[in-house]
Amino acid sequence: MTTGTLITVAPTGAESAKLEVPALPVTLDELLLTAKECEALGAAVIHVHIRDDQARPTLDPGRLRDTVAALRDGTDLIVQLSTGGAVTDPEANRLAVLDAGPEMASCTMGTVNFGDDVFLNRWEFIVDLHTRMQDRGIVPEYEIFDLGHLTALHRLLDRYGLPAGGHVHVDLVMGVPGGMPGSTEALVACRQALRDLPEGTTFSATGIGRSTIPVMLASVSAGGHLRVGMEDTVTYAKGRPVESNMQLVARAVGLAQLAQRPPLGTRQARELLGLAP
Ligand code: KMH
Ligand code: ZN
Repeated sequence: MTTGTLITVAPTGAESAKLEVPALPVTLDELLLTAKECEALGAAVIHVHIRDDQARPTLDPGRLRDTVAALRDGTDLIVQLSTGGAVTDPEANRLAVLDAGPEMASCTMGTVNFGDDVFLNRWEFIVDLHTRMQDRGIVPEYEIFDLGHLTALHRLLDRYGLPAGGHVHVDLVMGVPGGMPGSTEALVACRQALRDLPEGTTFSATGIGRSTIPVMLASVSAGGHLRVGMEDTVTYAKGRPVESNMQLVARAVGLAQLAQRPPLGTRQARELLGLAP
Protein backbone atom coordinates (compact mmCIF):
# COMPACT_ATOMS: atom_id res chain seq x y z
CA MET A 1 0.00 0.00 0.00
CA THR A 2 1.35 3.43 -0.94
CA THR A 3 1.97 5.53 2.15
CA GLY A 4 0.92 8.86 0.71
CA THR A 5 -1.54 10.19 -1.84
CA LEU A 6 -0.48 11.83 -5.08
CA ILE A 7 -2.89 14.67 -5.80
CA THR A 8 -3.14 15.93 -9.36
CA VAL A 9 -5.12 19.03 -10.19
CA ALA A 10 -6.68 19.35 -13.65
CA PRO A 11 -7.88 22.95 -13.41
CA THR A 12 -9.18 23.86 -16.87
CA GLY A 13 -9.76 21.10 -19.45
CA ALA A 14 -10.99 21.76 -22.95
CA GLU A 15 -14.71 21.25 -22.55
CA SER A 16 -16.21 23.89 -20.24
CA ALA A 17 -16.91 27.41 -21.49
CA LYS A 18 -15.65 30.37 -19.44
CA LEU A 19 -18.99 32.12 -19.95
CA GLU A 20 -20.82 29.24 -18.30
CA VAL A 21 -18.14 28.53 -15.67
CA PRO A 22 -16.63 31.90 -14.70
CA ALA A 23 -14.34 30.37 -12.05
CA LEU A 24 -12.47 28.37 -14.73
CA PRO A 25 -8.82 29.51 -14.97
CA VAL A 26 -8.22 30.37 -18.63
CA THR A 27 -5.52 33.06 -18.72
CA LEU A 28 -1.91 32.40 -17.81
CA ASP A 29 -2.27 34.63 -14.74
CA GLU A 30 -5.34 32.74 -13.58
CA LEU A 31 -3.64 29.41 -14.19
CA LEU A 32 -0.49 30.43 -12.33
CA LEU A 33 -2.43 31.71 -9.32
CA THR A 34 -4.47 28.51 -9.26
CA ALA A 35 -1.32 26.42 -9.50
CA LYS A 36 0.36 28.22 -6.60
CA GLU A 37 -2.70 27.92 -4.37
CA CYS A 38 -3.27 24.26 -5.22
CA GLU A 39 0.39 23.47 -4.53
CA ALA A 40 0.14 25.18 -1.15
CA LEU A 41 -2.87 22.99 -0.33
CA GLY A 42 -1.20 19.69 -1.30
CA ALA A 43 -1.35 19.13 -5.06
CA ALA A 44 1.89 17.81 -6.60
CA VAL A 45 0.98 17.52 -10.30
CA ILE A 46 -0.86 19.93 -12.58
CA HIS A 47 -2.53 18.54 -15.73
CA VAL A 48 -2.60 21.48 -18.11
CA HIS A 49 -4.90 22.51 -20.96
CA ILE A 50 -4.57 26.08 -22.15
CA ARG A 51 -6.93 28.59 -23.76
CA ASP A 52 -6.51 31.42 -26.28
CA ASP A 53 -7.46 35.08 -25.82
CA GLN A 54 -11.09 34.20 -26.46
CA ALA A 55 -10.86 31.43 -23.82
CA ARG A 56 -11.12 28.74 -26.49
CA PRO A 57 -8.98 25.60 -26.15
CA THR A 58 -5.71 25.87 -28.04
CA LEU A 59 -2.47 23.93 -28.54
CA ASP A 60 -0.56 27.00 -29.68
CA PRO A 61 3.15 26.07 -29.33
CA GLY A 62 4.30 29.50 -28.09
CA ARG A 63 1.60 29.66 -25.44
CA LEU A 64 2.41 26.11 -24.33
CA ARG A 65 6.10 26.99 -23.95
CA ASP A 66 5.25 30.17 -21.99
CA THR A 67 2.90 28.19 -19.77
CA VAL A 68 5.50 25.53 -18.98
CA ALA A 69 8.09 28.24 -18.24
CA ALA A 70 5.73 30.22 -15.99
CA LEU A 71 4.65 27.17 -14.01
CA ARG A 72 8.24 26.01 -13.66
CA ASP A 73 9.38 29.45 -12.44
CA GLY A 74 6.43 30.09 -10.15
CA THR A 75 5.86 26.66 -8.59
CA ASP A 76 7.54 23.34 -7.87
CA LEU A 77 4.57 21.43 -9.32
CA ILE A 78 5.15 18.64 -11.83
CA VAL A 79 3.85 20.08 -15.09
CA GLN A 80 1.92 17.55 -17.14
CA LEU A 81 0.75 18.90 -20.49
CA SER A 82 -2.33 17.39 -22.08
CA THR A 83 -1.71 15.79 -25.45
CA GLY A 84 -5.42 15.00 -25.57
CA GLY A 85 -6.33 18.61 -26.22
CA ALA A 86 -9.87 19.03 -27.48
CA VAL A 87 -11.64 16.35 -29.56
CA THR A 88 -11.18 18.53 -32.65
CA ASP A 89 -7.38 18.85 -32.37
CA PRO A 90 -5.39 17.15 -35.19
CA GLU A 91 -2.81 14.51 -34.31
CA ALA A 92 0.13 16.62 -35.54
CA ASN A 93 -0.75 19.44 -33.11
CA ARG A 94 -1.17 16.95 -30.29
CA LEU A 95 2.27 15.46 -30.96
CA ALA A 96 3.80 18.94 -31.14
CA VAL A 97 2.74 19.55 -27.51
CA LEU A 98 5.89 17.61 -26.55
CA ASP A 99 8.03 20.36 -28.10
CA ALA A 100 7.13 22.59 -25.13
CA GLY A 101 9.36 20.32 -23.01
CA PRO A 102 7.12 19.39 -20.06
CA GLU A 103 8.25 16.95 -17.35
CA MET A 104 5.14 14.86 -18.02
CA ALA A 105 2.48 14.57 -20.70
CA SER A 106 -0.73 12.60 -20.99
CA CYS A 107 -1.04 9.65 -23.39
CA THR A 108 -4.55 8.30 -23.90
CA MET A 109 -4.60 4.58 -24.52
CA GLY A 110 -7.47 4.27 -26.99
CA THR A 111 -10.42 5.78 -28.79
CA VAL A 112 -13.55 6.46 -26.80
CA ASN A 113 -16.97 7.93 -27.44
CA PHE A 114 -16.91 11.26 -25.61
CA GLY A 115 -20.46 12.45 -25.07
CA ASP A 116 -21.71 13.24 -28.56
CA ASP A 117 -18.14 13.33 -29.90
CA VAL A 118 -15.36 10.82 -30.49
CA PHE A 119 -11.98 11.18 -28.78
CA LEU A 120 -9.81 9.53 -31.41
CA ASN A 121 -6.59 7.78 -30.39
CA ARG A 122 -5.35 5.44 -33.12
CA TRP A 123 -2.82 2.76 -32.23
CA GLU A 124 -0.12 4.28 -34.49
CA PHE A 125 -0.66 7.66 -32.85
CA ILE A 126 -0.33 6.15 -29.37
CA VAL A 127 2.92 4.42 -30.39
CA ASP A 128 4.22 7.69 -31.80
CA LEU A 129 3.44 9.59 -28.59
CA HIS A 130 4.92 6.87 -26.38
CA THR A 131 8.18 6.54 -28.34
CA ARG A 132 8.67 10.30 -28.74
CA MET A 133 8.25 10.70 -24.99
CA GLN A 134 10.80 7.93 -24.43
CA ASP A 135 13.26 9.71 -26.74
CA ARG A 136 12.83 13.05 -24.97
CA GLY A 137 12.73 11.80 -21.39
CA ILE A 138 9.14 13.00 -20.88
CA VAL A 139 7.25 10.83 -18.41
CA PRO A 140 3.78 9.82 -19.59
CA GLU A 141 0.61 9.51 -17.60
CA TYR A 142 -1.44 6.90 -19.43
CA GLU A 143 -5.09 7.99 -19.57
CA ILE A 144 -7.50 5.09 -19.28
CA PHE A 145 -11.12 5.74 -20.27
CA ASP A 146 -12.13 2.08 -20.57
CA LEU A 147 -10.97 -1.32 -19.35
CA GLY A 148 -9.62 -2.29 -22.79
CA HIS A 149 -7.25 0.68 -22.68
CA LEU A 150 -5.29 -1.22 -20.03
CA THR A 151 -4.96 -4.15 -22.43
CA ALA A 152 -3.65 -1.72 -25.01
CA LEU A 153 -1.14 -0.38 -22.47
CA HIS A 154 0.08 -3.90 -21.75
CA ARG A 155 0.62 -4.43 -25.48
CA LEU A 156 2.35 -1.06 -25.86
CA LEU A 157 4.84 -1.70 -23.05
CA ASP A 158 5.45 -5.24 -24.27
CA ARG A 159 6.30 -4.08 -27.77
CA TYR A 160 7.96 -0.72 -27.18
CA GLY A 161 9.32 -0.90 -23.65
CA LEU A 162 8.95 1.08 -20.46
CA PRO A 163 8.50 4.86 -20.39
CA ALA A 164 11.27 7.29 -19.47
CA GLY A 165 12.18 6.84 -15.82
CA GLY A 166 10.97 3.23 -15.85
CA HIS A 167 7.86 3.79 -13.73
CA VAL A 168 4.33 3.24 -15.08
CA HIS A 169 1.56 5.53 -13.84
CA VAL A 170 -2.00 5.45 -15.15
CA ASP A 171 -4.97 7.71 -14.56
CA LEU A 172 -8.45 6.17 -14.67
CA VAL A 173 -10.81 8.71 -16.19
CA MET A 174 -14.20 7.36 -15.19
CA GLY A 175 -17.78 8.32 -15.91
CA VAL A 176 -17.27 9.91 -19.34
CA PRO A 177 -20.49 9.29 -21.31
CA GLY A 178 -19.20 6.59 -23.69
CA GLY A 179 -16.42 5.29 -21.43
CA MET A 180 -16.37 3.08 -18.35
CA PRO A 181 -18.75 3.99 -15.54
CA GLY A 182 -17.57 5.85 -12.46
CA SER A 183 -18.30 2.99 -10.11
CA THR A 184 -16.41 1.02 -7.47
CA GLU A 185 -16.94 -2.14 -9.55
CA ALA A 186 -15.28 -0.59 -12.60
CA LEU A 187 -12.39 0.73 -10.52
CA VAL A 188 -11.83 -2.70 -8.98
CA ALA A 189 -11.88 -4.29 -12.46
CA CYS A 190 -9.17 -1.83 -13.58
CA ARG A 191 -7.15 -2.48 -10.45
CA GLN A 192 -7.25 -6.22 -11.17
CA ALA A 193 -6.08 -5.58 -14.74
CA LEU A 194 -3.18 -3.47 -13.43
CA ARG A 195 -1.68 -6.67 -12.08
CA ASP A 196 -0.66 -7.58 -15.65
CA LEU A 197 1.40 -4.38 -15.86
CA PRO A 198 4.95 -3.95 -14.52
CA GLU A 199 5.37 -4.34 -10.79
CA GLY A 200 4.98 -1.06 -8.95
CA THR A 201 2.56 0.45 -11.47
CA THR A 202 0.55 3.17 -9.74
CA PHE A 203 -2.85 4.61 -10.54
CA SER A 204 -4.89 7.67 -9.85
CA ALA A 205 -8.56 8.05 -10.65
CA THR A 206 -11.00 10.81 -11.41
CA GLY A 207 -14.75 10.61 -11.79
CA ILE A 208 -16.47 12.98 -14.18
CA GLY A 209 -19.48 14.96 -12.93
CA ARG A 210 -21.56 13.14 -10.37
CA SER A 211 -19.20 10.17 -10.23
CA THR A 212 -16.54 12.41 -8.66
CA ILE A 213 -17.13 11.45 -5.04
CA PRO A 214 -17.76 7.69 -5.51
CA VAL A 215 -14.57 7.44 -7.60
CA MET A 216 -12.50 9.42 -5.04
CA LEU A 217 -13.67 7.16 -2.24
CA ALA A 218 -13.09 3.98 -4.27
CA SER A 219 -9.62 5.07 -5.38
CA VAL A 220 -8.39 5.99 -1.92
CA SER A 221 -9.73 2.80 -0.40
CA ALA A 222 -8.13 0.71 -3.18
CA GLY A 223 -4.67 2.27 -2.62
CA GLY A 224 -4.94 4.64 -5.56
CA HIS A 225 -4.18 8.32 -5.98
CA LEU A 226 -6.47 11.24 -6.81
CA ARG A 227 -6.98 13.61 -9.71
CA VAL A 228 -9.43 16.44 -9.08
CA GLY A 229 -10.24 19.74 -10.75
CA MET A 230 -12.63 21.75 -12.85
CA GLU A 231 -11.66 19.83 -16.00
CA ASP A 232 -13.69 16.95 -14.57
CA THR A 233 -16.10 18.50 -12.06
CA VAL A 234 -17.92 21.83 -12.07
CA THR A 235 -20.54 20.95 -9.46
CA TYR A 236 -19.36 20.64 -5.84
CA ALA A 237 -22.60 19.19 -4.51
CA LYS A 238 -26.20 19.13 -5.71
CA GLY A 239 -27.13 22.69 -6.69
CA ARG A 240 -23.69 24.09 -5.70
CA PRO A 241 -21.30 25.05 -8.50
CA VAL A 242 -17.60 24.56 -7.77
CA GLU A 243 -16.18 27.87 -6.50
CA SER A 244 -12.57 27.15 -7.40
CA ASN A 245 -10.08 24.40 -8.09
CA MET A 246 -8.74 24.98 -4.59
CA GLN A 247 -12.06 23.89 -3.14
CA LEU A 248 -11.71 20.54 -4.95
CA VAL A 249 -8.05 20.09 -3.97
CA ALA A 250 -8.90 20.89 -0.33
CA ARG A 251 -11.59 18.21 -0.36
CA ALA A 252 -9.16 15.64 -1.80
CA VAL A 253 -6.53 16.58 0.79
CA GLY A 254 -9.11 16.09 3.56
CA LEU A 255 -9.95 12.64 2.24
CA ALA A 256 -6.29 11.66 1.92
CA GLN A 257 -5.67 12.73 5.49
CA LEU A 258 -8.73 10.86 6.70
CA ALA A 259 -7.36 7.74 5.00
CA GLN A 260 -4.02 8.33 6.78
CA ARG A 261 -2.31 8.64 3.41
CA PRO A 262 -1.47 12.36 3.44
CA PRO A 263 -0.65 14.25 0.22
CA LEU A 264 2.77 13.59 -1.27
CA GLY A 265 4.96 16.65 -1.60
CA THR A 266 6.46 17.43 -4.98
CA ARG A 267 9.79 15.81 -4.09
CA GLN A 268 8.11 12.56 -2.99
CA ALA A 269 5.85 12.71 -6.05
CA ARG A 270 8.86 12.98 -8.40
CA GLU A 271 10.41 9.99 -6.67
CA LEU A 272 7.20 7.98 -7.05
CA LEU A 273 6.80 8.82 -10.74
CA GLY A 274 10.42 8.21 -11.74
CA LEU A 275 11.13 11.87 -12.46
CA ALA A 276 14.46 13.57 -11.90
CA PRO A 277 14.54 15.42 -8.53
N1 KMH B 1 -10.23 16.84 -23.56
C1 KMH B 1 -10.38 15.46 -23.85
C2 KMH B 1 -10.85 15.27 -25.25
C3 KMH B 1 -6.02 14.45 -21.95
O1 KMH B 1 -5.94 15.56 -21.45
O2 KMH B 1 -5.04 13.82 -22.31
C4 KMH B 1 -9.12 14.70 -23.67
C5 KMH B 1 -8.42 14.84 -22.40
C6 KMH B 1 -7.36 13.83 -22.13
O3 KMH B 1 -8.63 15.73 -21.60
ZN1 ZN C 1 -7.12 16.60 -19.96
